[in-house]
Amino acid sequence: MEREKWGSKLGFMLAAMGSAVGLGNIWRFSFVAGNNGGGAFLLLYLAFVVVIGVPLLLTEVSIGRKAESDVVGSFKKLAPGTPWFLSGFFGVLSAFLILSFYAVVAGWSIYYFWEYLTGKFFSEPAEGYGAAFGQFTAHAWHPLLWTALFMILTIGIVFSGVKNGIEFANKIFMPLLAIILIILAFYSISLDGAAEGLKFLFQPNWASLKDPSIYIAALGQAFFSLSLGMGAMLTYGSYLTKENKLPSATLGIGLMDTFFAVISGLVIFPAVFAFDIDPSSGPPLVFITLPGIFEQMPGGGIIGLVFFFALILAALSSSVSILEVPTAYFMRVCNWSRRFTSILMGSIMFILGITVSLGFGIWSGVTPIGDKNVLDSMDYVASNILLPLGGLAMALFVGWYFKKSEALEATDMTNLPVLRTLWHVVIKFLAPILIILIFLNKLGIIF
Ligand code: TYR
Repeated sequence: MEREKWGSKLGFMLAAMGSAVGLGNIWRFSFVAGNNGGGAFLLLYLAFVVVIGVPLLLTEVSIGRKAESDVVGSFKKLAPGTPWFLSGFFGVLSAFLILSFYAVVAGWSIYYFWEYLTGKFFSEPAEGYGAAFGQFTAHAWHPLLWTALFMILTIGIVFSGVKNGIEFANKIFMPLLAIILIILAFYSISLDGAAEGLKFLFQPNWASLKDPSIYIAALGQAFFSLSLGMGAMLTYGSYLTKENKLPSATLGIGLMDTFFAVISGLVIFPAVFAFDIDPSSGPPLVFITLPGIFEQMPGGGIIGLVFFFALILAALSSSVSILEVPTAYFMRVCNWSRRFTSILMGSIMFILGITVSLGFGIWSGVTPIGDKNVLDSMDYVASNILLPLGGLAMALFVGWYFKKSEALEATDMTNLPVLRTLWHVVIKFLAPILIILIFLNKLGIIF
C-alpha cells in the first residue's frame, strides 16, 4: 500500500504546530513552572528550547522524512542490522504513558466546556471552583466518561487519516486560541495583586538553580511541549515529500510553541497571585485559576466557553500525533489496518487512563514514585526520562551514525554555512552532553 502524504507543506506545518501546541503549553507548563519556582524555571526552559529543542526537532523530522517509516522502522531502514531501532521503543512506550494521562486531563477540559455550555460555571459554585474541581475529579466514573469521549474523538481522527479533519481544525482554532489567550493575559495582568505573579514568572530566584530537579523538569517540559523524543515529529516527518525545506519549518514550530507557553504563563500567574492560590498546587492549577478569571470578566462565561473549546481542539491536535506513533508502528509490523490499529491502541490507552483518573479519587493514596500520584508518576517517567532518552538517541544517531554530509542533506542544511556547523556541533556534542549531565546531576552522581 502507498504510504500516506501531507497535502502540502502548510498541512505539515499546521499538523506539527498542532502537535506541539496543546495542554502542555497551558496546563503542564503552568503547574511545572509553579512547582519549580517560576522565573528560574522559565529561563532554563527557554534555554533548553533554543539550545536543544529546536535543533533536535529538525533532527527528528529529518530522520522520518529520510526513512519514510515509523519510529522503530526508521532506524531499521537507515541502519539495518544495528541495534539503533531499539531506541524507537522508548517512543512507543512514552506514547502509551503520555496519552493515557493526557486524555484524562483533556476529558476534564471537555467537562469544563460542558459546564460553561450549560451556564453552570458562569458563576462560582457555592463550594468554590477549587472544591468543585476536587469533587468532580474524585468521582469514580464521571470523569472517565469525558476521557472516553476524548479518546473516541482522537481515535476518530487517526482512524480516518490525519489530513482533512486535523489540518482544517488547526487552521481556525490555533489563531482563535491565541487571540483569547492574549485578551486573557491583558485582563489577568490588570487584576489587583497581579504584579506578584509577574515577579514570580520573570524574576528568577537564582537559589532555585541549586536544585537538580529544576533542570530535569525544564528539560522534560521542553521535550513534552515541542513533542520531541517520542517520534511523533518523526512520524509526521515521514509523511513529508522531499521538496519541503525543514530548517525554517522547525524554527516556526519552535517559536509558535514558545509563544503559547509564555502567553499562558502571563494568563495564569498574575491570576494565581491575585486569587491567592498556591502556585505549586500541581495539575489542578489551571482548572481552578481560569474559571476564577472568567467569572470576574464582563462576558466571562462566553469567553470561558470559547476558551475551553479551543483548548479541547488544541489537545486533540496533540493527542492525534501521540496516537499516531504506536498506530504507525503496529500497522506496519502486524500488517493491521489503520482502523483496527487505532481503535486497539486507543482502547489500551483508555484502560491505562482509568488508573490515572482513579488516582484523583479512591486511589489518591497510590504513589508509585515518591509522593507522586499515578498521573504525576507516569508523567515523570515518560516526560522527564523516556522523552529525553529518545531525543538523545536521535541526536547520537544523526550526529555519529550519519556522515556529516548525509546529516546536512537530510536536514536541508547544505546551503546554510554558519547554521549548519552550529547545528551539527549541537547535535553531535552539546545536546547529548547536556542531556547526560542533567541525568547524572539528578541522580546525584555529579555536582
Ligand atoms: N506537545 C504536546 C502538548 O504540548 C503534547 C505531546 C507530547 C505531543 C509528546 C506529542 C508528543 O510526542 O500538549
